[in-house]
Amino acid sequence: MNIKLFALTLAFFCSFYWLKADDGYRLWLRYDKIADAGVRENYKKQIQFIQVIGDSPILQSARKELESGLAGFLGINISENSAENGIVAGVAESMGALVLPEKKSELRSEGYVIFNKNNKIVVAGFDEKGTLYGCFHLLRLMGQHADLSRLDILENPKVQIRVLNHWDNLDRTVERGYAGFSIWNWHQLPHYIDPRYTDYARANASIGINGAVVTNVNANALVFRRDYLEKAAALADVFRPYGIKIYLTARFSSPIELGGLKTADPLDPIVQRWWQKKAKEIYSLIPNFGGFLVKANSEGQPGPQDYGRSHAEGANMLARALAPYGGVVMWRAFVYSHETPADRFKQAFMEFKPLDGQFDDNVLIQVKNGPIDFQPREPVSPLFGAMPQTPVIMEFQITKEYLGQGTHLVGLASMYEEVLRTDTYAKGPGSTVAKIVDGSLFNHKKTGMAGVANIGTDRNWTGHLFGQADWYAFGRLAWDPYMAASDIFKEWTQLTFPVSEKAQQTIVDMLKNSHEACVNYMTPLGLHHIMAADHHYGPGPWVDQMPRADWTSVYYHKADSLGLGFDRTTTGSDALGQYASAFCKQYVNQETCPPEFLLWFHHVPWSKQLANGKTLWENLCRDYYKGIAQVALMKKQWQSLESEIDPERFQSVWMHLTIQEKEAIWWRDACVTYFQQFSKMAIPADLEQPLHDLEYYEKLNYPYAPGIRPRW
Ligand code: BDP
Repeated sequence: MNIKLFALTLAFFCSFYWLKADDGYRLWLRYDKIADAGVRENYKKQIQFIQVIGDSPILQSARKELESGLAGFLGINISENSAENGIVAGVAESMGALVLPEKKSELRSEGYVIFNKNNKIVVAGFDEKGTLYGCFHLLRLMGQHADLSRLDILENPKVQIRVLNHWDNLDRTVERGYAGFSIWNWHQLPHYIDPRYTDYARANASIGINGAVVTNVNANALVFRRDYLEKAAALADVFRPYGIKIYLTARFSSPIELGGLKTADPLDPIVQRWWQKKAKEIYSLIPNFGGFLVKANSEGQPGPQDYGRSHAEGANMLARALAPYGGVVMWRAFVYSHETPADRFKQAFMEFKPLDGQFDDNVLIQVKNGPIDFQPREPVSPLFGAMPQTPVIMEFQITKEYLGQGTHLVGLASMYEEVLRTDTYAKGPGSTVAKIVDGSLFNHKKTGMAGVANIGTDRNWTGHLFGQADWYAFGRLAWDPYMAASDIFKEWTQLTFPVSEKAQQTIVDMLKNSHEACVNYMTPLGLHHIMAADHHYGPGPWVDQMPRADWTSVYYHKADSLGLGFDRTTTGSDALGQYASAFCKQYVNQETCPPEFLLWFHHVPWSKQLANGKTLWENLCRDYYKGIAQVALMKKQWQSLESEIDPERFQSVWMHLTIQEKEAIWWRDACVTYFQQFSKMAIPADLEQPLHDLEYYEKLNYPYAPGIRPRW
């Protein structure tokens, strides 16, 4: 081969290597050869064999993962052999004297211990799933180059059901999805099993996720037809060896649409029988089926109220069909009715609180983190703490419907942390949301956390590479809602970007500041729901014509010549009255309300001086401008990493940051210009003036913005 040809071939293979190695597909499970020879050699001495005791499908997954992880990290193949030093993994009960009774007694369902004993690294699970999670934990430690010689780890999940909610339609569109189409290829299932399903299951198992609702909450009854159930069963078969249960969304009117019945009344015995038969059929195909997620009587979806029945009567009817098989119903509290004129903020509480104590044991009430709808920042929903007799589970949105969608870098762990650490005062000080979610506050055994997935067919799964950090954070917090966002950011960064410590710190800093930046350039000081109509892409504070008043922006910001914000005190809608009084106290007074929630609860005069001595108007302007400066800083920080990060991932994030900066300026200029009509005050002279007039921003339109929900 001549030199030129050789060089060309080399270049081709190198570029192919980059493409393959760094398109982001491998997520945080990269398993690249550890560059630090010291660390690598140490690991090689410590791990010369892998022994997984037992051969069930879940334990086989654990073995495979250890083998491929170690082969990658160390660059050699290790499996069972007679060497002295190595890894022994298995279910604690099957490991004899290797696991002392004291250790065993600390283990709970799906938990594990990892420790050193007789030259071995022992991973012992309470059960098979625990063993698998323990093996992933060990691999994570290796990805972080941790010292493996003094391990003493005990982990039990604090939350029982840790589940992704895919808002995926059977036609493969994804409601509020910004990473391509649905990864579930219903048309080709059950015969074509995309290898991606296995990688999906691996990724979830690696962060402790143990369930997947694969269909949209705006549900299609078709999924209960036999052929679709067979497709779902094929997915369940792929998930099972990774400890993941499949769940489906149940359209309440399925007995009519699919069963040909005249009614779906939950008190009608024929309807009850239809669901019982359906449950039996499902379990005959999917023995470990998890249960149903239900959106009923919300945004046009059918439900028990269509027949004059309550949410409890509807939920219990489904729960009784599933109970013989151990299935659960996750019934969503995201409801607001067409008829009720009350502040939308208050409606879920008004409907659900009176039902506390009426739900069957296998019903969990799934509540969005905030009272309105996944805004960049929301106060916690007053339902947390208000239903002591009912397991209330958390619903977070991982996909960024209202947070810049597919193109903005916003590390959601900070937002999740803020919510979970909020004190509801439901049982006095210290009644944090985390304690409600983990069941400890009201002593519930059934607990759960759901995350609306941000996954699609994009090669890197999440579109924006940093969206992976949100998927990761969700899993980690569902396992342990007390984890600190900063630790999660660090873990994810170490596993995703094996660059210098300094560079990793820069990435962590970007993630840490990104949520506040987004709040600043979109909805500072407690503004909310001012996104453009329907697709929620970009600003739309002027939106005032929609089929429902509470879908408009003017309903929420209430800007007028006097001021800005929604009065939710006793002089207004009194939504604050739904919280415990100690919680209320912090917000009820304009003077002392934390500025980040001010406009959620108060209509504040434009010229009112806030605690920092500046007027509301000036604070508003300065926050919007600060948001831009924060994005500009993120760009600069990312740019400083160019020499350390592979070109493909560097460029992809860089281009998204460029879009984010442009859109942040769009948000700022559109909002400041819009609100200025009411404040009639000048933008502080030291700030650069908006680029265009209001009419320009109002005319922009995006008919093909992705992820839209069809209107019924
Ligand atoms: C809103 C979305 C809508 C969902 C709804 C829900 O805009 O697409 O169907 O929530 O959670 O955030 O049911």
